[in-house]
Order: sequence, then C-alpha cells, then structure tokens
Amino acid sequence: MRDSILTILKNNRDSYVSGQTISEGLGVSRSAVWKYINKLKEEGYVIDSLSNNGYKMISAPDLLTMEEIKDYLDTRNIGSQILHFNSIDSTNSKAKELAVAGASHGTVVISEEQTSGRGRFGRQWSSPKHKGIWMSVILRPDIDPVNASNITLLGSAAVFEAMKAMGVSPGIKWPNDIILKGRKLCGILTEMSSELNQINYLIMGIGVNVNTSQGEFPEELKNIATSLKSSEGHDYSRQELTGLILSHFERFYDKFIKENDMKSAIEISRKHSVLLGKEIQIFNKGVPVGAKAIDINDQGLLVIEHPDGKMESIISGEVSMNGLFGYSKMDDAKL
Ligand code: BTX
Repeated sequence: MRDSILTILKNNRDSYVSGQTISEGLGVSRSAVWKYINKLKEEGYVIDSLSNNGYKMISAPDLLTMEEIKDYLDTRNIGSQILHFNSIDSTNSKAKELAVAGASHGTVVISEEQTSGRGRFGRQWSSPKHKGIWMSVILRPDIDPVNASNITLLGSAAVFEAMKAMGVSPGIKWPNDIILKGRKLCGILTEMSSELNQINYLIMGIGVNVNTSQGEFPEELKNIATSLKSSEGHDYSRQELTGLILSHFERFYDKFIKENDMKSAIEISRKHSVLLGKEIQIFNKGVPVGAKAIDINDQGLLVIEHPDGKMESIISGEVSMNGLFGYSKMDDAKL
C-alpha cells in the first residue's frame, strides 16, 4: 500500500492528488491513506497536504531504496530485489546470510551505513551514513570456481562505465580498486562459497565514496581516499550512480556467462589501468617482491615481469588464497 501511494504521488509530481482519489483508486479508507502519508513523511519524503486539494510530493529523500533507484535501473535480473537497510554491520555479511537462506540471483543488499564494512584480508571499509554506496550483489553463476575472480574485473569495468556516464574518468587498479586522482574512490570485495567444481553463491560487494567531504574521512584515510564530491567539487546522485553500476554490471555479466566473452571489460581494465607499465610489488606470503606490471591478458590475469625477466600471470583468486596481492610502489601501501 505504501509503495502504491508513493507511486501515485511520484506520477503526479506537479499537482495535488486528493485523498479521495487515492482511497478510491486503491480501495482503502481515507484515514488509511493519511496514515501512510505520515509514514512516508517520517521516512524523509516532503509531502505538502492542503485540506481541499489533497497531497503533493515536493521532494524525495536521498535514500537508496528500490523506489528511488528503479528509474535508473535498466536490468532484468540484477536488482530485481533490492533490500534496503538504514544501518547494518556489512552488506556482504547480510548478503551471505540471505544467499545461504536461498535468496535469488541478482538480489542486491544496500545500506545507508555499515558499522563493520569489510575490505579484503580482514581490513576495514569506512562506510559513513548517506555518503556513499555500500552494496552487495548475490550471484549464482554456473561457472568453474577457478574463474570466479573475473567477476571482480567485471565489477570494476561496470563502476568505470558508470563513472564515465556521470562525466568522471577514473583509473582501475587491478583487480578491485577504482582510483581517482591517485586516491581510492571505490573498492570491490568478492566472496564465494563453492564446491570443487561448482559455485554455490558469490557475493560482489561494492563500496563507492560519493558525497564524503575530504575532512569527513577518518584520519588514517585522509591522504589515501577520495570521493566524487571531494574530487569534483559537487554532490552526485547516489541513486543514479547505483542504477548505472548495476545496469552496466548486468551487461558485462551476461556477456561473460552466456558467451564467455569478457573482451570489452578487459579492454577497459587495460586501457584505464593505473598499474600497467609501472614497477609494482606483489606480496608472496607476506614478503614483498618487486616486479613490473606488463599487461592484463585475455583471461583477466595480471601479467608481471620479474627482475630476472621471468614472466608470470597472476590470478586474483591466487591473491587471496596464497597471500599474493599487487600494490603500485608509487601508491601508499594501504591504498
Ligand atoms: P581493500 O582491502 O582493497 O581496501 C581496504 C583498505 O582501503 C583499508 O585498509 C583502508 O586503508 C582503505 N579504506 C577503507 N575504507 C575506505 C574508503 N571508504 N575509501 C577508500 N579507502 C578506504 C577493498 O578492500 C574492498 C572494499 C569493499 C567494500 C564493500 S562496501 C559493501 C560491501 N560490504 C562490505 O562489508 N564490504 C563491501
């Protein structure tokens, strides 16, 4: 009922709709309509009520609910269900819980804030209220678990394309970071539950700093993190960006799953890579090893050249399993 009333108000943004029209249209009493209108007001919708004219929506809150995202969403499966929270420990943890309970492919968990947002290797992810996009997508791909790390690459390409559509041109730090003007704008954490040759579910968590002012970052992130607002000087629509990321992701994902084709995503990762051609460090069992980033190959692996000239291809799956991960020497080690 709440959603139906909201839709009526949204479809009549320029005019007042009488309580009677709503109550007749939906088959509920006028006092029930009034109750739902008050509930919407409590949620942050600004609704003008005039005793003779009815109700008119003045503005919608800046929330990442299905109602606010759906106008920007151009997908069939991804985001067909969006679960929205005001506050949660971690959307990845919630998504896992839901996936274990049988949630369907494409379900998205979004929270306005995370109290224990997670990065890779047990690191923390700062996720302040209403400032960014903190979301996780539940995926059930029918692919070999060995290829699961490619999903992160597709996610990076989707974030890149969404940013580009918003007029921003970031870099990609293989495999899971989006970098703007040398600072971290977005991180992706992909987690999986699988059998030997079958994936049970995969959770792709995306964190994007959107409207955080530089001064609002915790002290330890002030020199390594950035947001769209901090970099470009104005606020951005979190709702539009969320819709764009999910829409681009579905396009890359479908191509990969149906046609085993990652060409365009890999091309984006290559063309906008902040690593290629640079001296980097990979960590082998915690020990830093110097190498040069040469290419991202057609399988999405990072090709590196060791000082002795030996070439090696690194899979991001190996990264977490064997404790290998790549950092540019020029970046802060925590970036
Ligand atoms: P990562 O391990 O590559 O990066 C984590 C590191 O990034 C931290 O150690 C810190 O130095 C830095 N950092 C922490 N918070 C931020 C921030 N807001 N902006 C920039 N740098 C930061 C990257 O891991 C993967 C992050 C995924 C986050 C999403 S949010 C939705 C989902 N739920 C969840 O718990 N995690 C994912």
